[in-house]
Amino acid sequence: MQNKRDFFLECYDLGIIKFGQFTLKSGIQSPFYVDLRPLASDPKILKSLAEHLLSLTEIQNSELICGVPYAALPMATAMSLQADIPLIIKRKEAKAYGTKKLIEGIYKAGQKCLVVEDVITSGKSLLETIPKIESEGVKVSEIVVVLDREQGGKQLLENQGYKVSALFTISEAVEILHQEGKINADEVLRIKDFIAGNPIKFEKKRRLTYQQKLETAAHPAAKKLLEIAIEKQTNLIASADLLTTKELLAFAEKVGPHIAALKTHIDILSDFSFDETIYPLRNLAQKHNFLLMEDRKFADIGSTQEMQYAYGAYQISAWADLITAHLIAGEKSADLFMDTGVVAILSMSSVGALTDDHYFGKAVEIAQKHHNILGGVSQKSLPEDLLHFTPGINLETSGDGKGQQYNTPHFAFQNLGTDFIIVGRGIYKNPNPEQAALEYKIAGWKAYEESAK
Ligand code: BMP
Repeated sequence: MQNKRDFFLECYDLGIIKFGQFTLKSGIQSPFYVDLRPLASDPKILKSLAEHLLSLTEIQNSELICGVPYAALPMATAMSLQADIPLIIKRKEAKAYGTKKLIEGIYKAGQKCLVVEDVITSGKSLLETIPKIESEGVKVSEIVVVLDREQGGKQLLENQGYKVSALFTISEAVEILHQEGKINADEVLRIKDFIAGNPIKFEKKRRLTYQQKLETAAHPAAKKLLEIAIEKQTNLIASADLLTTKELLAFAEKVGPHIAALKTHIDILSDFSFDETIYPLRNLAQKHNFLLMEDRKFADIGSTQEMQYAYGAYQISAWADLITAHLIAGEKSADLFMDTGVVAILSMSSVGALTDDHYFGKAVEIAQKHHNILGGVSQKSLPEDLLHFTPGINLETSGDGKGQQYNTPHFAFQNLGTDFIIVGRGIYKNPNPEQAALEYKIAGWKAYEESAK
């Protein structure tokens, strides 16, 4: 591969950077203008560019390549041919007819995608593109750009947890051109001044701390959960998806010290009884100071839910501090859940979940209004007045082969702004659940602290 400096000079000869006075899209006056489109018109350069860009990536971690339209499309195509990795295309606008798809090509939810961009300035076009790719279930594994104008965009994306590599920075380019006598010292100074004085302003969104959330929390169960989180320094909810009372109680005893709540699917137990299951479980909850969250996912009309909640073998209302409920039956269906804190299912972690943006938006509106609802289960960011619970967390794997999709605690806090992570198999399938719970507790707390900085 040709060295980077010689390669840059060849690219420069195609007229990709112009010096003078230019008005940018934002209205700002800039002493230089970058247009990388000419690179695609020289097959030899385009081929080398693809090689250089690929060398910056950990390409083995990506299963797809996508270029931000339009300038990066030929670059992404050349990289795809060279690395033998399928290309997908993000449309600028969704088609108004036919499939109405935003992403074209062959891909599966859960696949990881390398995103290619020509120039990064504020990061705005990438920030528009990434959610469109991710809303199809495709994960952005990393981002590679040809030229970084050093005006804040790269940092903005990195603050959101993305790995961004740039082949050239504008400072590097200016340095090379100065050494080669292509621009004079005055021009260098003007450009450096511009870079130093005109960064595009951005603010890192800082999350509310648990203490701040506690001060405004209205529901007693939300208050209790936040108090426990602060006291035990944990945002971990262990999902105890176990089939016998013996296993459930042994698990609760082991992980109890490290969790804020224990999530149950009480109807999967083969030997449930109040005496053998619930009383000992409540004692453990008291001993280790955690809440019980029954993941019943109520999804019926209010009157039926009332019976499911208070009657039957499980009498959930008698022992659960928190329950989960869909809001598919509308706002009134949540009226009956007395003092139990309701965690609404707002969007789900599995591939192809039907909780699309419209459903999600309506469900969030209900959740924010309803006094029984203290928060939601979600894979998307939530308003700060709702506690955010995120399942689909695993440090080791990205899926279970049955539709579940996993993220890391870091991703959940950094990118989704979550409050509580829910971990099932990552802990209960581990040969040492106690140790695993401690690891997730530490990872979750570290991720929280980083996102609150
Ligand atoms: P696991 O970490 O083993 O995949 O378990 C996740 C737990 O969270 C399961 O109990 C599942 O029912 C629940 N859950 C989920 O995985 N995704 C959702 O969107 C909502 C859930 O409640």
